[in-house]
Amino acid sequence: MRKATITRRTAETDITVSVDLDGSGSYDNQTGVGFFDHMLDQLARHALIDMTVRATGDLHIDDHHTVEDTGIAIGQALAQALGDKRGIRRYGSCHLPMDDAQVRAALDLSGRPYLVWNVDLPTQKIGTFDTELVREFFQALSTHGGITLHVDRLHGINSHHIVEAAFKAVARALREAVEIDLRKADAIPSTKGAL
Ligand SMILES: [Mn+2]
Repeated sequence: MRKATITRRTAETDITVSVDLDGSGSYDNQTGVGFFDHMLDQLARHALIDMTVRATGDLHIDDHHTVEDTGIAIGQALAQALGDKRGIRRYGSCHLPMDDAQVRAALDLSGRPYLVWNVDLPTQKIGTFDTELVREFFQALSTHGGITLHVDRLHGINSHHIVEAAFKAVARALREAVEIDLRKADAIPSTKGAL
């Protein structure tokens, strides 16, 4: 069963994340940050990962801790659900267009966290949401999920479109990488024999 539930409590946030890698992309994400919920919904839907997120954070300060810590918890949940990674495709990539925006994501479920983030956003805010938190989220996801993650903005004018394209691109890449490769379903996809 490639499922996991992670609960993570600090003085700043209280977060529970559940994922099912073999789901259908159903979601129920509630963090108190509207735009971020919208992005998490995209992540679940386009990765075909069932995802439930409940986050209560110190939003009276700003959204930073809630967004970052949710990234940590989702990363931990993905890593736990993947287990020894037997049978997975491991790699995934996607060029995702959304109107004016095109974002490329390429990832390796390597166990080696590394984020390359070339996504300039033309505005500091999307509604009340600080756009710099998008990088914080993916940094946390990469670090705690053990994911080598490259995200590049190839085109884009509108910040909402660029960020949404980034989440969808990562989601599609993740869908591919976590899938069981039926040609090699019993093996860990590394010549080292471990990931
Ligand atoms: Mn949207």
